[in-house]
Amino acid sequence: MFNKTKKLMLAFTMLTILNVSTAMEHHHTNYTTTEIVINDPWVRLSPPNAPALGLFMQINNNTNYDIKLLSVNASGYKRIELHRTVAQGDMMKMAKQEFMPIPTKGKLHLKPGSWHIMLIGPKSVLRKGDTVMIDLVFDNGLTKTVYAQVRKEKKMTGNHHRMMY
Ligand SMILES: [Cu+2]
Repeated sequence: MFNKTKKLMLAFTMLTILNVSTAMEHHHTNYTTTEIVINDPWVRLSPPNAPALGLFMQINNNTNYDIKLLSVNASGYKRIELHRTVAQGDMMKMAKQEFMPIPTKGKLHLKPGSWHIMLIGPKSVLRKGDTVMIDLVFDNGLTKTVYAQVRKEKKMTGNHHRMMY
């Protein structure tokens, strides 16, 4: 009997925690489904005179269809472009992309040296810990607002994925 009560209380506590995190999610997004989930959005800390800043994140597509990220809106930049770093011979080069594809039930990982969003011509200096508000516009009609924090690029090691998460 006592055990059962304890279990119930635990279940109730977990429900409460779930509700709180759901409420926070709503606060940070402008629509209420989890069809598209953005994880770990961040802006790379750069020198004050940097002409452009890299924005990275993981975009998860939980829908039953492929989607495309079409554009990114944020105030405080001359313009914003979708980029992908690709090898050209033995050189790495950034190439502007028309869209970013996110496969159904899959994800696209925007990271240094790969897909990224380029915030070009920042009108103010971003400092470590600053938060940047960005709207992501997808081809299925959804717009998702994310808050990305400015931070240093984590040093990559052999198994950095496991170390980071
Ligand atoms: Cu770029």
